[in-house]
Amino acid sequence: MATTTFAPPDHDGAAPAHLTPTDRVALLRHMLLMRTIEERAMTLYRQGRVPGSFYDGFGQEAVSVGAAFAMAAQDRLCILHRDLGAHLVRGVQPARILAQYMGRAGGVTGGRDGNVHFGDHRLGCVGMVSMLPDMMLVATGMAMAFRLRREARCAITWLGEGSTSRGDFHEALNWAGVQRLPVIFVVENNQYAYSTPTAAQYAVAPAQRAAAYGFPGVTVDGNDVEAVFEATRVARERAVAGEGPTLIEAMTMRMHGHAAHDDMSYVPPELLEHWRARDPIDRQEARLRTLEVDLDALRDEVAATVRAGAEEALRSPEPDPATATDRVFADEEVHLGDGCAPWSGWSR
Ligand SMILES: Cc1ncc(C[n+]2csc(CCOP(=O)(O)OP(=O)(O)O)c2C)c(N)n1
Ligand SMILES: [Mg+2]
Repeated sequence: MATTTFAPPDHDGAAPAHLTPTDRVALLRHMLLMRTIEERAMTLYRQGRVPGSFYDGFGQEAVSVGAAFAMAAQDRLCILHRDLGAHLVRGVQPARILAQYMGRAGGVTGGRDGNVHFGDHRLGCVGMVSMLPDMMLVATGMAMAFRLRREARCAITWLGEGSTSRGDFHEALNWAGVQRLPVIFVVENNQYAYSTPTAAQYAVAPAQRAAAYGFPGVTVDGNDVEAVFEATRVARERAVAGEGPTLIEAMTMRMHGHAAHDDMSYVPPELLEHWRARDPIDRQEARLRTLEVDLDALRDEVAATVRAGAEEALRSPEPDPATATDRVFADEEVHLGDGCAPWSGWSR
């Protein structure tokens, strides 16, 4: 099966047929929100208010936002450490995110973890397992459950290109391919796995490997949020029609260090320059100028939302130690949709 490169939907200036002007603004707003929250979180980290380390997705916003936006309310998302945008698309509020990062009671896990391992399953978000890329196996298992229950649902997981060197990557692709499962694998190819560049990581590009397991691998411009959306929308349609998985390789760049402690001195400055000129937020803003969107008002609204969210998060108390063993076992049957915040993704 040939590997295809997914054509950017706007190569002739047109948006994907499925995106309304409102959707296109929502994509920009989610990316702006992600960046603004992460900038605020970095300040809080430097102030010593974020325990542990801090991982961000600066410059990669289009990958999590674009892909999550294409998923339906009943789908499940296995979200990784640079994919804050996916939580935001599902409706997790900025105050809960920032409280999560600070280990406060108002965070998604109620203070049990920080910046990486969390997910509100009522919103279809599955908290990350640290061993990479084991979320591929979780997503594949969920897709198997959807198949056995004959549910028209799809699982999606993100993974870094560094994860593609692990055995679990191949096991997940193999089982998903054999069973033709409704699962989407989004490889976030940000050029580095910690300090290892892609040239030292693989001899065969991740998208090309899907062919070995009998399903399509597509390459997409990961800094084009509408292209990522469209590739994922097509993959989801294929998945719920029973046609099996898709691997999407989204080409992007990790613009910051591996985590806050890393000065990424090993990254050539000209590589960063190349990608800085392709910033996903700048690109979506440039597109929306034709829609007469008030971008200043949008930026102000996002800044105010994050400011208010940070104040609320800072007021959130430390967790009560007496609750430490709560939530270890499921004590209630939780149905997707119970207690959900309004979900803002594309669902037609
Ligand atoms: C099995 C395993 N080995 C090592 C690590 C430590 N680790 C966390 S992130 C990371 C780099 C991953 O690179 P990549 O998959 O490209 O994702 P990126 O961080 O670039 O998004 C490493 C080595 C881990 N979490 N799991
Ligand atoms: Mg990487």
